[in-house]
Amino acid sequence: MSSSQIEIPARGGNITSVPAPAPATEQRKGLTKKELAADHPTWCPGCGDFSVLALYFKLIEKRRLDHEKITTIAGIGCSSRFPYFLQANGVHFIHGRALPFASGVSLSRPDLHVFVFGGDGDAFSIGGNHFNHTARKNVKMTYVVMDNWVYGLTKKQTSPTSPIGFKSKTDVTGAMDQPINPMKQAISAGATFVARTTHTNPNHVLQMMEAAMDHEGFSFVECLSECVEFYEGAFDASNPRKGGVFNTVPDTHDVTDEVAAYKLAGEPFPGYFGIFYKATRPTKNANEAKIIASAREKTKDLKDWQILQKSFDRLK
Ligand SMILES: Cc1ncc(C[n+]2csc(CCOP(=O)(O)OP(=O)(O)O)c2C)c(N)n1
Ligand code: SF4
Ligand SMILES: [Mg+2]
Repeated sequence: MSSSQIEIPARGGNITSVPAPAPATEQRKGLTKKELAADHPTWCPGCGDFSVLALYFKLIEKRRLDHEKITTIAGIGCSSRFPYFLQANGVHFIHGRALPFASGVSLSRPDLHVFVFGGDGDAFSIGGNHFNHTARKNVKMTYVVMDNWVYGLTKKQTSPTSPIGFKSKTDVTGAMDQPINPMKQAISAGATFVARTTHTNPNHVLQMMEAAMDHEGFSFVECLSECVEFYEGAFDASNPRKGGVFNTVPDTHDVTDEVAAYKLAGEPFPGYFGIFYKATRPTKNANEAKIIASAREKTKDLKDWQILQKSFDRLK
């Protein structure tokens, strides 16, 4: 194999080689926002999701990611329309099932960093179990949940993060169930990187997305993203331009201290913004790569079809 090729474990653990793309910094010009932007976003004017998309463009530009290195996956919801608005590889998948799809991409393509975007309903209602299991398995990817405390796409139902008292089409007299705290949920599920940001602070969103991308494991970012149509003003208390306060995680906070992170997550709204928790634990990607390497070692003299034949023979 030449140095311009990379090895990619294909399905079933076989190794295939594909031409390695030239490093962007040496031979290729970085992408611009104009080249990255696809369809005109169909979000309502003023929706917080616009700024998250703009910052993702910025991240791609800043990190000089080439088209074939961009992988954006989402479920269903206003926020989950995200991949449509990007001129790059992406998937708008089944409601709540973005994480299993993203896990498959992440495990089979170690040369990519997978980004998943979605809403609070997608993440914590229908996709709740996938969230927990992807976190505990520590699959390498970044999951940005654009939390607007409501189901936007389906026009104002109570979401798992809607606060008690929120009036919606499913709770006409006000929500009465204890809402999920995304940060607590992520920490207790086993996510190894847990951060919080808000669409009204663009520099901070970019900073959190970059830190998440650099993390070796499952990185989770809760990004408050206002639904101006169905929950206007939800996050005013966290926005200094609306008389609120934006408090960053105190310098004294130890990000490796799980209990301290959990406590920080329990602070009443608007709470804190920044990295709450960061731990080092083997990723599923690394664990699986080891198994594949050891299996390949044992079968190195065999062709792929011979390995397959052996499996069929064992079934007889
Ligand atoms: C299996 C399934 N159940 C329900 C729906 C209807 N549905 C589409 S999006 C959505 C909730 C979206 O809320 P959220 O994830 O918070 O995204 P937002 O629109 O607020 O960004 C629901 C219930 C669906 N598309 N598929
Ligand atoms: S309904 Fe809400 S979440 Fe959906 S695009 Fe409009 S403002 Fe954004
Ligand atoms: Mg929502």
